[in-house]
Amino acid sequence: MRILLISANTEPFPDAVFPLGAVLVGNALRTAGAEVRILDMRRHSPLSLRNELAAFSPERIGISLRNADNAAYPATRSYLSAYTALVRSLREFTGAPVILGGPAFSLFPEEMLHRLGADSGVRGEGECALSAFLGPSRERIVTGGFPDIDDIAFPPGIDTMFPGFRAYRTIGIQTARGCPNRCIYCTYPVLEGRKRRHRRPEAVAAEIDLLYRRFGIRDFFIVDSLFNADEEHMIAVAERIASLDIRIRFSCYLKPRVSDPSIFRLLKRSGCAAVDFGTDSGSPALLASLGKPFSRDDILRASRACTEAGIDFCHSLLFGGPGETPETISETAELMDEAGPKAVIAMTGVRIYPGTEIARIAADEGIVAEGDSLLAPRFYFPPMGPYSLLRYVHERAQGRRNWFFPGKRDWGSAIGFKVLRFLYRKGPLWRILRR
Ligand code: B12
Repeated sequence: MRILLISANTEPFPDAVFPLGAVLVGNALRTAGAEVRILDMRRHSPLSLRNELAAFSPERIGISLRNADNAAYPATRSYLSAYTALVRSLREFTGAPVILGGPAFSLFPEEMLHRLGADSGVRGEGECALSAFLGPSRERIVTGGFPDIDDIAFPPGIDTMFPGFRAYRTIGIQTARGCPNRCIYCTYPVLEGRKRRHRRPEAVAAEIDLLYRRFGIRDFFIVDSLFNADEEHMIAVAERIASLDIRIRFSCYLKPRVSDPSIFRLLKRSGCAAVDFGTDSGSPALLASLGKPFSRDDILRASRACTEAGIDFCHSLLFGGPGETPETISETAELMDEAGPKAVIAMTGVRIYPGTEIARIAADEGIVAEGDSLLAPRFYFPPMGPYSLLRYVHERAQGRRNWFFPGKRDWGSAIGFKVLRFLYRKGPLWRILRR
């Protein structure tokens, strides 16, 4: 069977993201015997899409929907109209069934299916719902589940499946799925389950080795929601990568809590060049209210260890959780001064997703009503409201030149941003900004 997988994501900010989800699903389908092509909407217009469809004549089409929106306030962007237009074009050019998947679909399955007018969709992990493509499944929404992930793999023949893959200088690598934490706003347990599932460290290292030797790829992003959710696993992976006879660089998300600061030296040795800490706040009250599993001391200790190991790091902050006040904002700003990150990435307002604790709190507080759609982005703000929150946060950021606000404007269309990305295509944007 010929299957075309389309990566619908065209967002350039903070970086064009390698469509790893589509690639892993593509590999599972290929292993099951299908002929698979991946098409990237960053490189296609409706006309070239039509030509591709005519040349490949797929029997099934899967669309990978990564982002529903940019989750940023006030410069919020939704991608739904572009996705709807894509499905409409497909309907014009082919009769092949259209199957949706990806995190944006999994968070809003019924609404997405209805809005986009597709035939069916997979909620969750695509590798374990191949019947949606290959089988007789008549279900409109197939649920992927959270299986063991020993079998998931990057396709060794990525160049034949996805000829445009070299356009991405940073390739995503996944070492584990599942997040046991209970941060009140977070979708990761909804998307990946709470149980941590690991790939074998040798398999991860072999994948990196292969990408380096066969295709010359040197830059990677470990896409695990938290690479150190299970420290032992992270250490095993880092040791394996360090033992390879190659020089690569990677970035990753970490929680700012380590049992032993020397872990950062190992990370550095294995090629870790940049760490994004999912810190959210520096106020003990807010850390508790957001459900974060670490303290101010942990944040400082992890920052210090990172500095000593010579790894660039940023702290990602989330202002506006339950209980945020001008005082807690100041506490966070002061802690950031002490921690000394290369950059602070600050979001204001908490995006409310279905199935999260913040959705329940927002309903209790009358911020959203029962049955309200959350697909068009909705945000939680504390009683001070969005305008005061933005004012206080921006006031605190004044003079702190390493602070950056993704929600402040539409960065993706800003000329300065495009020039910067043209000049420095590799690595996280915040690292480039600090050059
Ligand atoms: C790593 C990551 C990043 C990194 C990516 C680095 C890199 N080079 O890859 C960075 C920091 C750059 C980033 C940025 C952003 N991110 Co981000 N990111 C993630 C994260 C943690 C993992 C994504 C990933 O690669 N997963 C691994 C792959 C294998 O999984 P997957 O894509 O889900 O694919 C599986 C299934 O979905 C399914 N599937 C996928 N496609 C298809 C297709 C079909 C047909 C089928 C059947 C199944 C299927 O099967 C796959 C394999 O099991 C997710 C959260 C999460 N845990 O999913 C957020 C997430 C995707 N990001 C999100 C957002 C909002 C953003 C930003 C917009 C934030 C911002 N304002 O800057 C930007 C957008 C960047 C861009 N250009 O698109 C949101 C999207 C939700 C939403 N609101 O729409 C998520 C879900 C987090 C959240 N808030 O809930 N992100």
